[in-house]
Amino acid sequence: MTTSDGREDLLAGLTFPPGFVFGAATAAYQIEGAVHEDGRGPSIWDTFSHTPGRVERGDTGDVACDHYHRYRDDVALMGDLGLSAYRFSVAWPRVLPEGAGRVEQRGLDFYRRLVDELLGAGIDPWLTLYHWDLPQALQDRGGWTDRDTAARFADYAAVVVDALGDRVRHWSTLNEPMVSSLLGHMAGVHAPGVQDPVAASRAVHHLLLGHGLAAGRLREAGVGSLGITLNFTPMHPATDSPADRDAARRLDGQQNRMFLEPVVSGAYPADVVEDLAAAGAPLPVQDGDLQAIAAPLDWLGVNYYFEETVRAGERPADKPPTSFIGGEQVVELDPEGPTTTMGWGISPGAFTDLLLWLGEKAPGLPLVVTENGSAWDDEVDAEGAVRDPQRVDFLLRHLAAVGTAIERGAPVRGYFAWSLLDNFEWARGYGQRFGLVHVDYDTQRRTVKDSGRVYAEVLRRHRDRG
Ligand code: IFM
Repeated sequence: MTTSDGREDLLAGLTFPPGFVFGAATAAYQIEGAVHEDGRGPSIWDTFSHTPGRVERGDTGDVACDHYHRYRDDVALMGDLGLSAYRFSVAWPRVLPEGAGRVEQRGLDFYRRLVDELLGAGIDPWLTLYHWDLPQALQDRGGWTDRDTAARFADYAAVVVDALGDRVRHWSTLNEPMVSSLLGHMAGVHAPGVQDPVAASRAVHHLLLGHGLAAGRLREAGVGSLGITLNFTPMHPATDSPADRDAARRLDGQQNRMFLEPVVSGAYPADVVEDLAAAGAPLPVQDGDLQAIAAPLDWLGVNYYFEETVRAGERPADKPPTSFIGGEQVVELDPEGPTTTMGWGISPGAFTDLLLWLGEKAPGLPLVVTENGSAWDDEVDAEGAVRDPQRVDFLLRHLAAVGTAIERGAPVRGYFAWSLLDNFEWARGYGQRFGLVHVDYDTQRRTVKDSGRVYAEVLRRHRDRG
């Protein structure tokens, strides 16, 4: 592998503690395809992506990376990259096509085969139970706005752990409940496409309650490595003015603290509770809920992509709808400097600060970076290679940021790159490529990008150091 052109310095500077987990992550709807196969029921993302105007170019997850049929090759690819772990999600509607009740054995069998393939290749499976693909049948009964969905999620967790608990050690309940609640029910840019502050705050609480109830069931089944994955966006005020500081406080509250604090401390932040009540969208907390939500965890999954600067003021009319309750009175500034094709800024320094902050907010709780990555316009060139220098740079700088956080005392135990493969990037469809491996969607041909090779080199050096 070539590590010329200045990468060598960055590569040489990367050292991680023994036992540090290096993996890559994906999610069911983004890669599996095979949406009608083996009895799978429809999910809210099938409905959403098939609704005209919801997803760019009308893209859907119908075929995606066809991973459902190609999982063996994909696991072999992971082996070639030298991954020690793979984070994937189980599609609830494959296992319970109606969301509750009847179990579809063929759906469970797929994940059993996938897990066995991983174990056979020496790759540790990290399973996420919910990465946004709620069974449509539950949505028809109110989805996450309905308290009962939390109980159904716990039942689903029990079914999956009963089937796979003997072979999967690492379990995560939810991926990014902030996105499925607020982007799905406030901004309406994700499934189920609702724009209603009351629905949004109900979805927030019921997702977290679902996490707590599922955690209880997983523990009963003997799970010893249990976590939840939250996405964090550090929020900075544009100026020191009280109005801008308050704008940053409000967005930080809903983006970061509203999900972290109940999980690790058993209470919603008081200022957020007040903000939501004042907006007429109180969190529907009942007795005992917070105790369930604060179920003890073994690790916290951290997804980090970018930071944001905000100021007080009327949100410009040409911006997409706000994801935050009351966010109409906050302006999110465009990032300074280069951006990825998602339009996101690049701030590895903020990643270090975030990990240190989390180390303080959740003392003693190990952190695992469950996602970090960047999207670029990648193409296979005439030599059959995918040159993605920007992703290489992003990857190495963010790995260095993790290393710095560890040196300064943050208890980070692992890093999963987002993503193993280019895939269905939700409302942005297939136009956004996050993979370490390029996917040609016409032929399903996989091509390891330069960034995949560099990541493999990081992992090789880590292994060689023992
Ligand atoms: O693709 C998503 C993933 O599903 C959840 N976290 C962010 C990624 C990039 O947007």
